[in-house]
Amino acid sequence: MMVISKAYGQPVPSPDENIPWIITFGNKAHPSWGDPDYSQTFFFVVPESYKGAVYIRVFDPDTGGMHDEVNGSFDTRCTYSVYGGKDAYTHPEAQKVNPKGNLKTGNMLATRTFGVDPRWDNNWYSFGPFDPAQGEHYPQYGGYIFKVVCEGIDGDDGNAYRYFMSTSATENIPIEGGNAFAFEYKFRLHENPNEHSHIYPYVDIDDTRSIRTQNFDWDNDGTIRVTSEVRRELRIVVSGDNVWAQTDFTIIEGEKGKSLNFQFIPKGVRNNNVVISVQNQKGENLKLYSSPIGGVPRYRWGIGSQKATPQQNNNSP
Ligand SMILES: [Ca+2]
Ligand SMILES: [Ca+2]
Ligand SMILES: [Ca+2]
Ligand SMILES: [Ca+2]
Repeated sequence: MMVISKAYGQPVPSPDENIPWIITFGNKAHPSWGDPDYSQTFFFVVPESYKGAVYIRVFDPDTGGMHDEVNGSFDTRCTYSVYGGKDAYTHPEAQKVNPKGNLKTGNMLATRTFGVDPRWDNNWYSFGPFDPAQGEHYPQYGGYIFKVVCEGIDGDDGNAYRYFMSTSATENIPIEGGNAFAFEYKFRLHENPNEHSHIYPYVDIDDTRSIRTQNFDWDNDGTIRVTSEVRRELRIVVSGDNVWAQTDFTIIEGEKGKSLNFQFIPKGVRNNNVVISVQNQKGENLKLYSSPIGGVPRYRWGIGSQKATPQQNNNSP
């Protein structure tokens, strides 16, 4: 059984990620705003030991008022849907990053659409309560998995929001041993160059020999570097406006069964929305855990350390 971190992974983004907002645009926005497919999926893991109520809370679920990114006037609607049961996670289509496939596997447990809505502006909305057993039982992760999809179904504005998996409908109370992950992350970078954001792809022990990572619409904003306990620094190709960039690199001894640390160091572009995903050599998407498996990887100078360089860099459509 995989060891789930003891840290609390239920705030999404987490403090370890230091990502200010998840971003989903309405489906009439031009991709150059930073969202090519108007959809974001997260999976929440509830440990087997927890038997109480589960709430999936959304901060600022509306698109309007505070926090959100207006394009002309606010006319965007986003639908949040919570899925559980068989196939919510394990269906192969649910583990892809292209929403043209069927992301909506499993049983829909709740759904709600928000447009401009002062009641939920700068406020928390709670989905639930759910019984943990309504999630998909997945013993390998020691528990039950819920999937939450946010889709921009109308309009052209940017919806900024955050999640929290809670034991309470009215407060953020974490479930000990819980976690969350995504296969692709669409988010806003900080504007302050001193605020670095992170993702932590988990390197599977058996399956991962090399990595391909792709990012979109980075607007050449600063640098992306990969570190681990045994990797001092590897620079990733940073994409420009409305294009993808791709970098391949080899996993080195000491990185398997642990998390990589992708660090995003901005140079100060305002409202820079970006997309990133990480695949293994078989094209399977690595899980980007909010609470990194094995803890935040910190480079340890010494035995086994090396500085690797990208094998191949190119831009792809
Ligand atoms: Ca708002
Ligand atoms: Ca608009
Ligand atoms: Ca919002
Ligand atoms: Ca951008």
